Amino acid sequence: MGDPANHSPLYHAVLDYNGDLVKDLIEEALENGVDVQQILSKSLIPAMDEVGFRFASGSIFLPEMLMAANAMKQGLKILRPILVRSDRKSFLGRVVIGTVQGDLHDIGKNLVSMALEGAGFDVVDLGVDVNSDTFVQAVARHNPDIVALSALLTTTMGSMKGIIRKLKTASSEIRVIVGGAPVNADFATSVEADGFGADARDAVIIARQLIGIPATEPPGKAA
Ligand code: B1M
Repeated sequence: MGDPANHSPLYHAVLDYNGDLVKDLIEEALENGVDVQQILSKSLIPAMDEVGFRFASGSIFLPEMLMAANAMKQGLKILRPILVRSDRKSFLGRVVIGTVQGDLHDIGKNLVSMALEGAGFDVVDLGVDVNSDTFVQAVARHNPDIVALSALLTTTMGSMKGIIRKLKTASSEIRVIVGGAPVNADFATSVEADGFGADARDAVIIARQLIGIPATEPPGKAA
């Protein structure tokens, strides 16, 4: 991983599991006009990557990984109102989102959810550890345009195929996008997903394309 000395105090606050400091530093950054995407991409997400690296190399364990996640979540609470802010008067479409069964990782899924909301989608978030029946029932209940599946574990990403099959059997109209750290475009094709998002921004672009709105269209035009 990169030299920790080159990273921001916010990055280090996550690695120190200090949620209060994470909140303070984010507030300070926002007051100083730092862009939200920069806060995410330069500090918070690299810090979580470092946590994953430390976990994989055995220098930290599950409790520390959880404490880091909680510190990051404290920060996301502050960023949420900014990320979901949308000037649209009507929704572009509806997305049902969830992390698949057996998987408890929700930070990335929450970021995708916020980005979709911010782009003007109505988002129904089913949370984590969501089984195929719950996804199918949510489609019947909420009539979304898109279902978005997130997985962070190589052991849970495999369940996406079965979920997609059930969703498409129940509704021929439904479009499904997949994402999460171990997921890639080839995998998405192999499970017959309609799209793959590498990150939250990408998920928004794919979701817009799937409902027929070009990615290049300026925000607000479709409202
Ligand atoms: Co876990 N974990 N974890 N973990 N965890 C990983 C994923 C791991 C890579 C760490 C490692 O070993 N290096 C590893 C998986 C290895 C593998 O499968 N090959 C791992 C493991 C092994 C585990 C456990 C099995 C550990 C254990 O119990 N022994 C266990 C499993 C629990 C379970 O789910 N059943 C476990 C538990 C946990 C915590 C609960 C402690 C905690 C999660 C807390 C939470 O989410 N509320 C946790 C954490 C924090 C991580 C790491 C460190 C960070 C994940 C994260 O939040 N990243 C992670 C290492 C890593 O990813 N570098 C790791 C930040 C987030 C913004 O990124 O989630 O990738 P990400 O989301 C991105 C993109 O992936 C994408 O957009 C997001 C924004 O850019 N994206 C989508 C995500 N979903 C999308 C959906 C889309 C489109 C894009 O469309 C639908």
